[in-house]
Amino acid sequence: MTNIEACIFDLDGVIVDTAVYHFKAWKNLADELGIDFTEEHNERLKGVSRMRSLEIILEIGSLDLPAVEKEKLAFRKNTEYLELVNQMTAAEILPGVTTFLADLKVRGIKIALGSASKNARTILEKINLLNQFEAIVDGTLVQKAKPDPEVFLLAARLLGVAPEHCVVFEDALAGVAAAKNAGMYCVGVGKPEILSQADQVISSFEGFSLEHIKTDIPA
Ligand code: B16
Ligand code: MG
Repeated sequence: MTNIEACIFDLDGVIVDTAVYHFKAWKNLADELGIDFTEEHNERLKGVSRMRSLEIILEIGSLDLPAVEKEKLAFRKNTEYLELVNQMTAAEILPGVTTFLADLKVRGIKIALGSASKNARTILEKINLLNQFEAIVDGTLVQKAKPDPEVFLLAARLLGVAPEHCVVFEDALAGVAAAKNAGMYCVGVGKPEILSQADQVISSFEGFSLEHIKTDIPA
């Protein structure tokens, strides 16, 4: 493997599994609204913004609410979600991630975060990884949500690396599409049947190193 200059990581589903906390908080809200929101429905919220997540839940319940009401509900969900996030520790970093990040550092590969979450910095702080990233692009910095490439293109720009020398690690369909739209090589983290648009798919970072990346990115 040659000419990889930067690795850009999604957060939820790649570095940590905050999806379980998102689900808990959304589920409580859905229950209050009388909407039957299941774990299967929750898959549709991965990689999607907070407001869009709420809209998907309201669509499931065939409920239409005014914008102010939606803002209040999204705020309530986030307050409950943050209570769960505040209990997080480094023990929740997914297997193999810490070793892989350390190996990238040794090799001089730049590291960035590209997440839809507006809580990304808080989460990285809780799990003690905030200082590992040279650039952090989160939901507070981008206008257009994944599958738009903005989040990854901005991360590459902040690192000073051309998109074709970046590898993105993503667990969500919309995120894989965003990486491909950015002209980057994409490693899907999860199930190949779901992440078929990715250039390659791994089940986790355990035992994974740069040598396992299948392409030669051209000079
Ligand atoms: P927040 P990622 C995404 O994180 C989650 O996958 C998605 O489920 C969530 O709705 C989104 O962040 C927004 O999160 O409410 O914290 O701003 O996968 O892009 O790291
Ligand atoms: Mg994700």
